Amino acid sequence: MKFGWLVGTYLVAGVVLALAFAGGLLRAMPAPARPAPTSPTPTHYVNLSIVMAPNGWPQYSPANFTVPAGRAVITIVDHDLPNNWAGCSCVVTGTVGQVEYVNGTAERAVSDENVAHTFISAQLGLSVFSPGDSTVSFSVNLAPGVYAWYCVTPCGAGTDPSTSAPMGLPGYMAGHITVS
Ligand SMILES: [Cu+2]
Repeated sequence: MKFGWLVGTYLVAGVVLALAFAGGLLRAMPAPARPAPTSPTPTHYVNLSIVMAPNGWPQYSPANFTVPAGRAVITIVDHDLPNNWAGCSCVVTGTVGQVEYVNGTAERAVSDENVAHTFISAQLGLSVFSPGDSTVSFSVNLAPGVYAWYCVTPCGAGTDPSTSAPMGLPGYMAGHITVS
């Protein structure tokens, strides 16, 4: 009788130990993999160029374009001649990192010795400067909407280049960005 009680005690102790061991094993097992974090905002690419129209006026091409919401990398290939715009502070604003890349070099402000055109949007707080005969690129985060842009460098063809066409002319030195 005493022997049976002893065996029972050992059995209970064995089961308790086995359960504790199994619990430890479960805790040691790696946690199930968590779902991957949501993918980063996709980047969209917009390629613009500044060409000389048949009438001799410089022209953004395209002047109006659509881009999905999110981050856009906009590249401007400026085929116009270099242009001195003395006195321009030409500080880049509204872009990711407050920089633009001129022929691959990050610039916070662009030398006034060569600013052929600008890409400005008051609505976006965006100021980008395009030296002639160069390639500029910049990143900007865009929410859905329609945003006007325009050039403010005196690039007109008349006697007063700050007011004469194509300055302010939609399709040449002004247009809209549609962010869908
Ligand atoms: Cu211009």
